Order: sequence, then structure tokens, then C-alpha cells
Amino acid sequence: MPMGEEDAFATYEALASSFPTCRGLRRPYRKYGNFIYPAHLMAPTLAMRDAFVARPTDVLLATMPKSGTTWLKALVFAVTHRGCHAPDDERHPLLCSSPHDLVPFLHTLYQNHHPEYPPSSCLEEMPPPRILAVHAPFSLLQESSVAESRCRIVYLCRDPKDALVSFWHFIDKAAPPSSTASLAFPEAFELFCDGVFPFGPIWDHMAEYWKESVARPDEVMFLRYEHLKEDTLGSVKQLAEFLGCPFTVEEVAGGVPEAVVALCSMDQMRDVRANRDGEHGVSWKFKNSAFFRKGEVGDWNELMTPEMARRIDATVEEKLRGSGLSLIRN
Ligand code: PPS
Repeated sequence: MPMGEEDAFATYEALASSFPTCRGLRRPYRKYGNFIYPAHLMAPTLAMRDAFVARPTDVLLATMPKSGTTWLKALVFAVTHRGCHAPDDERHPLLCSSPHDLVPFLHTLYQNHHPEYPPSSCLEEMPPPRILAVHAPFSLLQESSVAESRCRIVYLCRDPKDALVSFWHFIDKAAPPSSTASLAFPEAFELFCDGVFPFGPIWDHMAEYWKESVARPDEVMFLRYEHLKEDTLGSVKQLAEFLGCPFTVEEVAGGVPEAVVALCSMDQMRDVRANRDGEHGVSWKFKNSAFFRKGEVGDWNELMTPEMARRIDATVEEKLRGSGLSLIRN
């Protein structure tokens, strides 16, 4: 183990506990810079910022929680590994493992650290291209080695109303029954309108990555969940181009892009035993099946009145004003 890695984690815990707390959605949050973080991920995020050594060949998948991360992980894994794992292979890793096991969250790697197997060793062992996921805002990555590495970043953004509804269902499933009183949706809604969401405010998170994608389109790709749903095949081809591994004429003729889409589809993923029965989480354990709920656009309808929806849309547009991004126009 590299000298001092364990000591450093203790220092980050102490530092994180000195940051202001704020009320979260069922869990306490800490404020750092302009963003709020789930309190249990604050120290790991600081450790990641300082210790993670990015490589130019890395691919970082950046999302707000509940924006389609699991789907993006599967798609990017299938696209980049298709040379060794054909997407129609019955033994494809995505048919045996959760996308979260194949594409780890950096935050979780630094949270789960083990003295005999620290994140640095685990990361060094990953063959290129390493595909890693983060929920951290871009401004935090800029303080890390990611800035200099010029690795590729794929950002996936989702209608905030659907992300909120998805998250509300998720925390309801994930929380141990005895942990805290459940959070009524109207209360979660009010907090969300005040910017309270893990790694939020959501509008600042989106705006930072959007700005970077405009400045460096070859290195930062900005995707929308709604577009991915509407044209999955076209988006997968764009992803492959962006990642420097476009589908060849032969692959297109052989239906490889379609096979990637089918492999990563909600129905297929939900059917995989690891996604059905497996578990995830460190302090809160939850079933992997919680990552596959409905996957619909506009499911906010189920819990929000038209007035609530208008309020979120107006808040988001107002906050995004001047950023060049509009979820209504773009
Ligand atoms: S997490 O916890 O941040 O990793 O969750 P995340 O994966 O970002 O979001 C979960 C939502 O994504 C939906 N999902 C999918 N949609 C389309 N296709 C596929 N394959 C897929 N897999 C997961 C999932 O159902 C969650 O959305 P909701 O609205 O809750 O159904």
C-alpha cells in the first residue's frame, strides 16, 4: 500500500466533518464550494480529488444521480469492449455482472478503501481504457488530475423532474426501514427547488459540464437521457465516434450497433441475475434491481401536479439563464 494513504483518509474525514451540514433528502449533506454532497461521500470525494491519477485514455462518465448512469455505464462498456466481448456473446460480462461492478464509481472506490487493497492499486490494475463514473461536479474535477489528463468525459443529463421522482423512489427502497422517517414527496420537492439534491444544485452541475462540452467538444460530450431514449441507435454511434472507436462499415452491416442497444436495453438488463438479485451499497444496502425501475420520459407526471412541474421548469430555466443551456430549447 502506498505510504500514508490510510492517514490521508483520516485527514479527509476530519476535514469533511468541518464543512457545514445541510438538510438532505433522508440523509445529511455537507456543503463544499457551491455544491452539496451526501455527507458519507464527502471525504471519499476529497480523497478522489487529490489522489486519483487520471490517464489520457480514461473515459469518465459524469452524471447527476438518477440521470441514466447505469444505462450509460452499460452502453459505454459494451461499445469500448466490443473488440474482446461481442455484444451478442452469450457470456458477455454485462450478462453476468452489474454495470456498477464493471464501471465503478470513483467515489465508491475511495469510500470502500481497504488497507491491503487501496484505490490506487485497484485503479492501476484496470486495463485501458479505464471507464469510471463520477457524480462530482466539473469544478471539483478541475481541481484534480482530470484537468491535465485531457481524458474524455461523457456527461448525461436528464429532465430534473424525472431525476427527482426517480431519486425519491430510490431512497424509499434503499433506506433501511428503521433509519429515518420517510420523506413525503412534497417535502422532497421543496428541498429540490432550493437546490437540495446529491451533488446539486442540479442546474449548476449541468451548466458546468455544458460549458465545458461547448469549449472542448472533442473531449467532453453532453448527452440528454431523453435523446438517448428517442434515438438510442444514433446516440450509440455518436458515442463510439466520440470515444475514438467508430463502428466500421462491416460492423454496421453486421448489426453490431443494434446488438449493443439490445444488450443494454432495460428489458435485457433487468433480466440479468446480478441486476435482479445482487446488492450494492456500503452503509445502506440496496438491491441492484432498484437501479431498473421504469426508465421512462415524463414519469414525473405520477407525483407532480402541472403547477409543480411548471415551478421546477421555471426554476431550472432561470438558474440556467446565461449558461447557454436550456432544457426547454436545446
Ligand atoms: S444511479 O443511482 O445514479 O446510478 O441511478 P441512474 O442509473 O443514474 O438512474 C436510474 C434511472 O435510470 C433508469 N434506467 C434505464 N433507463 C433506460 N434504459 C436502461 N437500460 C436503464 N437502466 C436504468 C432507471 O429505471 C431509473 O429511472 P426511473 O425513472 O426511476 O425508472
